[in-house]
Amino acid sequence: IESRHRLRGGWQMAPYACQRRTPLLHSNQPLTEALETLAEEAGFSGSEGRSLAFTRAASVLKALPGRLSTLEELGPLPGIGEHSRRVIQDVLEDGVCAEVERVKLSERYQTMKLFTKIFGVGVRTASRWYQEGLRTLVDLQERGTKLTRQQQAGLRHYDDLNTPVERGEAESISRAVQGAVQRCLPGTSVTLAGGFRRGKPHGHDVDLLLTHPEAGREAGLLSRVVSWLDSQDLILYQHSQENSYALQEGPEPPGGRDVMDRFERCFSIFRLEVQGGPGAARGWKAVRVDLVVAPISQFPFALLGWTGSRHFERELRRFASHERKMVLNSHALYDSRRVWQLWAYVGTWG
Ligand code: 8DG
Ligand code: MN
Ligand code: MN
Repeated sequence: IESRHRLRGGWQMAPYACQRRTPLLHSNQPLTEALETLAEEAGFSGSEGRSLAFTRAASVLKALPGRLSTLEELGPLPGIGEHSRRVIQDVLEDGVCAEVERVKLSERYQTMKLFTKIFGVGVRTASRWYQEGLRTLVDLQERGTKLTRQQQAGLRHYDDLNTPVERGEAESISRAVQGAVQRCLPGTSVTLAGGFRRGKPHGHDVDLLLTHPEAGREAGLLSRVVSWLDSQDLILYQHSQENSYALQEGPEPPGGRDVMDRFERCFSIFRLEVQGGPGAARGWKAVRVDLVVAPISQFPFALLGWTGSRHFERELRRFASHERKMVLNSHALYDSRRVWQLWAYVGTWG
């Protein structure tokens, strides 16, 4: 499916990101950085459509086989709109794009970035705080802003949680969890997913997927694992969510919820012993860890869904729905037409 041949008048490229090879390191970093800044800024303003357009354009550039030197080389590539072309042209000609530089210097962008980097703070909360005149982390404390338990933990460990997690640290956490599951339920497997599974050398958190080869044995596992880790002083914060897949009332409409799934999971902050790096003086560092439990029958979909990137997953689901009339999520892949017929039938009989 992959087509990266250079043609006269431009590059040829498959339309969905999931059909393209997107290497970790690519040759158009300044361009993708500019576009991703605008994508982030659009997200901060609640313009999801505009944000997606910039993300798509960046994704196309990441798949180019070489460095782009003129806009003409791009040709009529899919997924790069007017606005993105203008940004690309500016960066190619001047090294920077004035619009992007303006965004990066704007008080709103900088404040939104500062606040959304707090664990537990999304765009809506950050935006509200900005509107209320809050600008710094100190402001949050001094003005007695009401924080959830999660946000309090996020603020307490702000610096650690915004220091990249190294692969070695992710592996060490993975081993600790491995040890815990062996005590609680031998035979359980622990798989490192997320950015590390894509080969990234560092990430913002550690995503671990738990499953057991015998269906049903995984029930109740997470709380025991978390309790044990907690008893070993490995956990600084955690909140768990139950599996809600069984409670689901019907199939999810195609293109519905984006990445959220219904697995039992635990959003946590681990206390990782370290020798070097920022936490060296204390001897430990706070690290964000997502623990997700998937029943073995759904494990392949869970692994695919939790490997990311977010854009890859979005495109994979769009491909399934638009090109195959199927629904893909982190639980299953099925023919949407058949399921809708089935549900219409069930509906008839109340
Ligand atoms: P990073 O941590 O290295 O920065 O990048 P990442 O590993 O790609 O991002 P992530 O935010 O940790 O998310 C990993 C993948 O997990 C991502 O493709 C989306 C997927 N995912 C689900 N369900 C859910 C969910 O409910 N919440 C979140 N945050 N991610 C989910 O499949
Ligand atoms: Mn991750
Ligand atoms: Mn994660």
